[in-house]
Amino acid sequence: MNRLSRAEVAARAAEVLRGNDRGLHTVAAPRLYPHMWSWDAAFIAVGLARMSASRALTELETLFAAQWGNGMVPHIVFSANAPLYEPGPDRWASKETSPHAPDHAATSGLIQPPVHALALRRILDAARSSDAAGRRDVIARIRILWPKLLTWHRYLAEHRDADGRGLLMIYHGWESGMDNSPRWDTPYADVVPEPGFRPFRRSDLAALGEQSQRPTDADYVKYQWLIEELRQARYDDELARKSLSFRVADVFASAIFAAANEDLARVADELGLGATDELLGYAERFRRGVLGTTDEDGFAADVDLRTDTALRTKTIAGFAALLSGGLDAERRRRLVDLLLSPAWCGNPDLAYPLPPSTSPEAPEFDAARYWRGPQWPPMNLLIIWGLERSGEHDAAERLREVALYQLTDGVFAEYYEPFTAHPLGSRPQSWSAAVALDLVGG
Ligand code: 2M8
Repeated sequence: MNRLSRAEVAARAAEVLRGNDRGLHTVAAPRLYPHMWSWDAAFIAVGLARMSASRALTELETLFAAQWGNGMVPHIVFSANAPLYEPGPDRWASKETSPHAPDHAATSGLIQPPVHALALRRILDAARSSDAAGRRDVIARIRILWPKLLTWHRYLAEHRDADGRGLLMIYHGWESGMDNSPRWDTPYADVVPEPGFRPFRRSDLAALGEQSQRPTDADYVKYQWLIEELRQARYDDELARKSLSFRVADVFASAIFAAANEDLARVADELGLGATDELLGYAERFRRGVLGTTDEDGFAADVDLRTDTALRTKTIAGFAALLSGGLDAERRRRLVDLLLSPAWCGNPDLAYPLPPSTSPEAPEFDAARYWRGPQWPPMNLLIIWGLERSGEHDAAERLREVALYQLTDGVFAEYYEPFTAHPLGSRPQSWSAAVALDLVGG
């Protein structure tokens, strides 16, 4: 296979992002995901920040323009005249169903992990190397956007962690971003659609033309049914947290949230925007929440809130504590050793020593199927950031090199088969290109 140089990979990645740019937003992928996704937008902004801090900020501004009245940031913002994607705006019926949904934008009614503040901090850092006028413009716009991120964080702290345990509650596997991960197999076993429920047509299979890399039909019926349940609960958190048949504490999103609160506080501090104590308080609360689920190796667990039981699956989410921070030095060492061990990046059969989404030693591991085994570029980036935040710079640097090398195939696939390095899923996927830009740096 021909490999691109660092400069070539950056140029190709920039070209991909330009090709997927629709003016004020970037589609997650042109055919499979022809709209804006919340955490994709954050990763895309991180990549764009390497090209233009101003354009990167536009990405977040567009996403937050669709924020709901209660502070929720929807996981999809639909574009007009895009190729078919199901569930589309009619299925969600958010405007007709919730008083909080905005009038001016068609959106879904779920959330995704709150990576946005990590992106905002990187945009502010990037703005420092802009010329004076560019820097002033970006900083003025960050001042306008920042309160919206604060409202988003307040929504998550108040409505998705109502009892203050420091873990975010999700109502759907899609809210984790890791849709069909084995993390959710146990809770999904209790999701049973009503007899007579008619699922919609799957657009993903037609767009991809490959069933073995996507969730199964049985999974999809449940995904659709949960949307129906959420709609019946009128997207009301009070009702949803009592009635939904999927209610789980997502430890990985909680760790991201801990880090995001620190970054939002840092932006606030640098620009004199206030609320830093509140944000650092959330960071501490969620750090404790994550740590409370860890085992003797520092490996974290989700919690099934319907039964209050820990879900101890061997997925990448177990490394949450790298992002949240707070492990003592000995357990942090053990967690990094585990990450580099044959159960994970050190598996001798891997094409590249990068973390697979599920451990190859787990019984649920499936090398080609979506979140059940493949390696995902944005996950590599999160683990790298986690290692950096934890002061594990050598391990971070090694992973950074390999993660970039994987992307020098120039395909920017959505995910990669871990043993063959075969590009899988949609391509070119915007977040993979964005991750490449960030890894190249500069
Ligand atoms: C995937 O999720 C969407 C539903 O939200 C789908 O399968 O249609 C996930 O990989 C998710 O993490 C990602 O944000 C989204 C767009 O890339 O695709």
